[in-house]
Amino acid sequence: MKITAARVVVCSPGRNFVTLVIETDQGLTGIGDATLNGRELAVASYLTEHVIPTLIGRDPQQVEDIWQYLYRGAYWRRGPVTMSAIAAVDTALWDIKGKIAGLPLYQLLGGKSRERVLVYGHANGRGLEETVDAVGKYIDEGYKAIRAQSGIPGIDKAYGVGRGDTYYEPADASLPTETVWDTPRYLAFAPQLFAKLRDTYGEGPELLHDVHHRLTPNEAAQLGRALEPHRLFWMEDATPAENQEAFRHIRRHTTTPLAVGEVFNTIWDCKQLIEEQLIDYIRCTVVHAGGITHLRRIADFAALYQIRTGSHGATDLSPACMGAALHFDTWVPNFGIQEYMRHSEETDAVFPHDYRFEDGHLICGETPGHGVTIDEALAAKYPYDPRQLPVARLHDGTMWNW
Ligand code: GCO
Ligand code: MG
Repeated sequence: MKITAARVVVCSPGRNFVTLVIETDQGLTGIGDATLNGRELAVASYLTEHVIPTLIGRDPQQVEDIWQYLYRGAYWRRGPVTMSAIAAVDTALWDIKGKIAGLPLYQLLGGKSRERVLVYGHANGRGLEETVDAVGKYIDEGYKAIRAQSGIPGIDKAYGVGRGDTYYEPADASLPTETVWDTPRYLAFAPQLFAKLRDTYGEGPELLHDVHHRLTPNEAAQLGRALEPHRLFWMEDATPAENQEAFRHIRRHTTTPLAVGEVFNTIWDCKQLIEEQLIDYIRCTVVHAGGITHLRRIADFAALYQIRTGSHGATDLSPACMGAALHFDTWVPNFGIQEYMRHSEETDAVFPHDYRFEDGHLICGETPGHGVTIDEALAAKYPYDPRQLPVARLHDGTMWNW
C-alpha cells in the first residue's frame, strides 16, 4: 500500500481548524487534526511545504517508522508546530490502519479498558452567582464533573469566561486582545467560589479549576491549600511549567490534586514532573503531543508513577482530535478524565463523527479508524478567519502569562 496524496484543509466553521487528509492507492483515506490555536497557518505550511512531499510513496502502515522519520529525521526536534504536524500525520495513519483492519482504533491499541469515558464540561459566568448557576446547568445535563471559571470583581476579562454559558472561545480577534490580571484579587475570590459551589451542590459533583499559568509556585501552594476543604478533582496549570522543579514547592504544601500538560509537546516536557510524582494528571493531548504514537508513550511512562491522563479537549481541538482521543481514553489503562468543550453545530456538520455524549460520559463509536471524517465541500464554505489568543498584563502594564 502507498500514500498517493495528502492535503491540508484550513476552514473556520465557527472557529479555525487545520486538518490533514491522507489518501492511499487502495482508496482508503485518513484524517488528522493539526490545529494550533492562533498559529494555524504555521502548521499548515509546515505540513504542505516540508512534510507532505516526504510522505508520497510511503507505506501508510509504517506508522512508527514514519513517526520516527518526521521526529528524528527533521533534525529540529520538538516544539508545538512540529509536533502538531507530526500528530496530524500520525492520527491520519492510525485512522487508515483501522480502516485496513476493519477495526475501531481502540481495538488496535489493545481493546477496551472501560465502556465509557468520564468527561468534564467548562462552566463559566461573569461573576460568582452566574458561575454557580452555570455549574447547575451542567449538572442538569448529566455532567458528573465540571470545571468552574468565573469573572472576578476588579479583573477585566478573566480566563475562561465566555460569551454565553456553554461555548468558550478565547481566540476572539485578529490581533491579541489585552486583558488585565490581578493575583491578590484572584486568590481572595477563588476559594469563595468553590465554597459556594460545595454549599449549593454538596459533595456529589467533581469540581475542577484552571489557573491558566497565572501564579508563582508559592501563590499556587497557597491556593491549593485554601481549596483543600472544597475537595477539587484537580487544580490545573497552577504555574508555568517550563521549570518542572517549580512543582516540588507546590506539592510539598498542598494535597489538592495537580494537573498539567496542555501546552506540552513531548515526553521531555513532563519527564521530571512524572518521575518525581509532582502531578496527579497529565493533560497532553493527541494533536499537540505527537499523535497517538507519542501520547501512548507518555501515558505508559506516567502509569509507572500512578499518574492518570486528563487530556486537553477545548473547542480549538477539532472533532478529529476528539475522536482519536476518545479511542485512546477507551484503551489507556491509567485513564483519569477527558476535557470536553462542545463544538458548535457548524463544526459538527463539517466533521461528521460517531462519538456520542451520554450521562456525563463520551462513548466512542465502532466505525473502523477513529470514526471522524471531514466534509470538504462544506468546509470550503467557511474560509480561514485569522484570530489570535489574548495576552495578559498586570495593572502597571507588565506582561504576564495569559
Ligand atoms: C483548557 C485550556 C484552553 C486553552 C485553549 C488555548 O484547559 O481548556 O486552557 O481554554 O486556553 O485551548 O487555545
Ligand atoms: Mg487549561
